[in-house]
Amino acid sequence: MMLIRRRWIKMSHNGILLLPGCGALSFSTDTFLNSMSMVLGNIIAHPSLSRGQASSSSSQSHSHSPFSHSPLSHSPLSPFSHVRYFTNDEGTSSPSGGGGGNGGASSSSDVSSEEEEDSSSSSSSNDPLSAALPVRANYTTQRRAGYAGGKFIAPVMQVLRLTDEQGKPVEESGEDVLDGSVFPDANTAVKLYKTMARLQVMDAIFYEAQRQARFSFYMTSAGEEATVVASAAALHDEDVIYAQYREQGALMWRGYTCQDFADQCYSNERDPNKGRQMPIHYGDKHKNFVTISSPLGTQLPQAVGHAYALRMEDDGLVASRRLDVSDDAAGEQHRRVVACYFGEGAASEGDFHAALNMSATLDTPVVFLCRNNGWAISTPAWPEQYKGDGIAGRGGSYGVRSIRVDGNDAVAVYVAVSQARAEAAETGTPRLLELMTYRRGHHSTSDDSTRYRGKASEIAREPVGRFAAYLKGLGWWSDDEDAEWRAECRAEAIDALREGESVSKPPISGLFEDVYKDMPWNISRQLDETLAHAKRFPEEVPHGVPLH
Ligand SMILES: Cc1ncc(C[n+]2csc(CCOP(=O)(O)OP(=O)(O)O)c2C)c(N)n1
Ligand SMILES: [Mg+2]
Repeated sequence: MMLIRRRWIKMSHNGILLLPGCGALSFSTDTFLNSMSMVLGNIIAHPSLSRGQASSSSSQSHSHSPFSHSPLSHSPLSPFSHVRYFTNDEGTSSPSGGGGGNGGASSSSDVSSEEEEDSSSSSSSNDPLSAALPVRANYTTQRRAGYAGGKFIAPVMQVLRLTDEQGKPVEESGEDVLDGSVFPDANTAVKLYKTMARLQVMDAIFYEAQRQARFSFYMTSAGEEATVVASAAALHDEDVIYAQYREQGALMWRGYTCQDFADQCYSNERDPNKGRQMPIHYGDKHKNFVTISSPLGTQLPQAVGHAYALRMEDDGLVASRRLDVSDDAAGEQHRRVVACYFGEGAASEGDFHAALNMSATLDTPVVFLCRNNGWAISTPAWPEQYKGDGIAGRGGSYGVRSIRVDGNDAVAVYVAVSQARAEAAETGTPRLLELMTYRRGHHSTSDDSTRYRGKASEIAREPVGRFAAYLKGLGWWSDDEDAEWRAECRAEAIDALREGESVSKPPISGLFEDVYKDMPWNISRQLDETLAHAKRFPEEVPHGVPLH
């Protein structure tokens, strides 16, 4: 891996979303326990998950982490039993009255160090009232944030960008926050580009196939190829992925072929989910990719439950290493994390808030990956979905270290997710990344975006060409290779569709299997009734589905 230094760049923050008519899903403890027990079976909490040990593990941090907000720890020495203590970036504990008044942001992040110093100096750490504040704040005579002089002053998190719109590396400028960052080496970068290009080609061809009514539904990742593929490339294959529905690039990175995608879209008998799901609801146990579920936001608390389960398992297997040698590279390899993708629209659901809070308070290794593409179907993210500082701006309030990244910059996404993944594995705590991108296509094949916005193609945010330019600048890729690769991908996608269409469909009776070992009488009766109905009205049955 090549290690180089880069700097933070300011970039204007595009707005973001709201789901009209979508009631927020309330998330109950039962839901969480169900998702956990689904994953865990009968595993009993390992003693290393007790709060004291978990906290000591979570207090370790990278010295140059760009993620804001230190994790919490709880000191048994507090004179106030209800007072929480916080750990600063040096790993020492300080009472809540003396740790800086900005929510614990490191100087490399969203709030200036001047503000940190100023509000610290105005506090009195001997003041019992100050120490008893149940949030990380100081008393101050200054009005540096909040309402002041009729204006509202709030910090805005900057955007990490490492290559510009033309794919040129951004100049270094002296800040060292990315020292030690992992950049993609030549092999990884070329594989990453080839996957992005293959995804782009497959999406275009599958989209057209759906418009020809060859299957019922499709969604493209157009404009979000870097966001999805570069993040997946930075994960480990054993990490579990909970996706929303626009992350086929992550599955492709893990080796899901065009043929696998075509088989799922055609619901043929080779689909691992036996043709029971709508097109694009992919899932593959062997690739640690949990099957897509349409109701927005459900994957978020499920991911937290799964991460909690993984932590229990991994602690049971390597408990002594986990707690004693957490910076040991071999030990880190052993620990898995859960990556959870979601749109900024889904972040308006109650499940997002429940998941963030539980991931922080339970210390779970989840890497939350928000694709902020500016739209939730026809609803613009800003100002209809939120009026605050986007999604990353919410992380700090839950105690989750967060960062905002240029999601169309494959290099920045790879670097930021690599670091988030390593930190989550090492500390067993969550990270939140808001990847700023743009949905260039329609929401899905059921949508016509020209009804509510201008032509997306007029917006110059195209991540695949941008990354190709980066690779060409380094001498790792050429125009000839590009033309050859794209022709190959095109032939592959067309062949996959042709074959997917010709493979038999699973029979109707398959719909009634896999729930009970022995089919109960009432399900058996429903099966008979359904088959009788299908035989009576065969024109109602999708073409090619066997009537047995
Ligand atoms: C609970 C729920 N409410 C509404 C919908 C309908 N719906 C499907 S996708 C979508 C927009 C989601 O936007 P976002 O999370 O930003 O993802 P994007 O489509 O932009 O990738 C909506 C409202 C749904 N599937 N589930
Ligand atoms: Mg969106």
